[in-house]
Amino acid sequence: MDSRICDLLNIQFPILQGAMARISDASLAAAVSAAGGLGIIAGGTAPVEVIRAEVKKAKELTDKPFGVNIMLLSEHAEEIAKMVCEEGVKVVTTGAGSPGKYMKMWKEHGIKVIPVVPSVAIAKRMERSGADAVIAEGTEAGGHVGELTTFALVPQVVDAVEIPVIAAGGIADGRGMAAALMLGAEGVQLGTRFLSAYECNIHPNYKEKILNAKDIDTVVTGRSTGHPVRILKNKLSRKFIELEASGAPREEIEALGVGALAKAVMDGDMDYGSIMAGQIAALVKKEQSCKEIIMEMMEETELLLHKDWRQL
Ligand code: TUI
Repeated sequence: MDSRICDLLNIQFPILQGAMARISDASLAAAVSAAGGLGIIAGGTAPVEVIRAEVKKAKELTDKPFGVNIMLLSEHAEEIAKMVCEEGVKVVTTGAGSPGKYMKMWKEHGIKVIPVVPSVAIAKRMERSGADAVIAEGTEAGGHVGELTTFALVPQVVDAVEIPVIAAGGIADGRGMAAALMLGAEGVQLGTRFLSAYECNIHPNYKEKILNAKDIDTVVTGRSTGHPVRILKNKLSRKFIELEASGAPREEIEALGVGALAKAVMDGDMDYGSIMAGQIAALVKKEQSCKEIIMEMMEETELLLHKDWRQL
């Protein structure tokens, strides 16, 4: 498949593995990169040395390029921004903010920079500040989300910038990927689909929840506090909604989320853990290797784009 994304990132298939805080470690990222996509280690809110160790591990596991995501709300963002330069990381993606102040340093180190953007205005700003591509992420995605849907956002961003656009949010199979390419995207980023990968080291309860999820099982909490996060419905999400509706102070609502992601990912607490997942979770039905996921995606996409959809 001919794509500016493959040339830019030196990868075989234009499929990125979305950074998932506390989840996307060296094991997942290296498996995706080894399979011809771009694996991405999530910085999340972890300290720099934790992420540096994952970068070193990924280098041991694969010779292929991989990326690091810097979550800009993290207090450790600045140190991780410097660490990727020291470690010779090839690609940086960013989330939950504007990476403008790091752009010059990254470019000087030859790093390809791909910010996640939730709107046309931010996409244009990122292009002006030197981004190599943008990831247009719709509100169907899991975790911290914007307002616009992937279907509305992607073609508008494609029209607004010259750099390549990667679509994210609500994509989990070849139909989604083919549709994204039709909207003008040149690559896709998947998070939720990779949660079911053998190489994804989440608690088995989390994986089971994803495999059993239905279409209406996600909800966005925190819109009222300015930190909207899509998670699977559970006791935690109900508590969030209750508190938000009661007009509780912002600090009280945000306190609910502290440590909740670790509870889900590490302890398997499906009641009070924050089970981040996208709206497409119900489409994820089986455990597979990253290689199987990527090959299946590419086969389906190519059938849809070039051959006969009735063969699917
Ligand atoms: O970043 C994400 N998704 C995430 S990050 C995360 S970890 C987390 N931990 C604690 C609190 C909150 C989150 C879980 N999921 N997606 C990328 C994304 N970026 N979505 C939306 C944005 C975004 C929003 C505003 C990007 C830029 C932006 O710019 C604002 C501005 O004015 O520059």
